[in-house]
Amino acid sequence: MVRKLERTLILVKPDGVKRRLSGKILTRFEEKGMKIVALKLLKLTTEKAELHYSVHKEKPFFRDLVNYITSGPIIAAILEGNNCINATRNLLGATDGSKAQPGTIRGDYSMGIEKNIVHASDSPESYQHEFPIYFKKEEIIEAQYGDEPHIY
Ligand code: 3AN
Repeated sequence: MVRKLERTLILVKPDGVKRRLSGKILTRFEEKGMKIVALKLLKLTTEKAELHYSVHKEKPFFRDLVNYITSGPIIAAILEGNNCINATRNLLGATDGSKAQPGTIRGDYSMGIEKNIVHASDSPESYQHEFPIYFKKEEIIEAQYGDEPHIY
């Protein structure tokens, strides 16, 4: 059996928390079979938001993006699972919620490109860049939950 155990960083963005969708969104990832190995509610500083989105710093929407992600509480989580980065992105749907397929999280809960409810790392390199902004190594729980036959 070939498997690629990966981790990814997800954020429930301020619109998701404000709309009380945090639980539903985390449920979607859990029901898919991903394991939460780190979780917190926080308010991002401007410095950390700029670091997170540094690949977009030349884009015209960079300032709006930083202002938005720092505008209210967010939930950060690290998910673990087989091929987790790709699986999570598929579950999210297209960046623009108004174009995302029904059944995806953005397709079901978002009509916007900025307020698109969830962020997820788009590559292992992005994950390595992003996760230390939110979690210290000791905040990531390595323990097994028990039998996980549905994951692989
Ligand atoms: P994704 O989150 O699907 O990986 P990216 O990496 O292209 O999308 O963009 C990062 C974030 O920047 C998006 N989640 C979205 O909030 C915002 N964004 C992307 N394109 C635009 C745009 N044209 N106008 C405003 N915000 C944008």
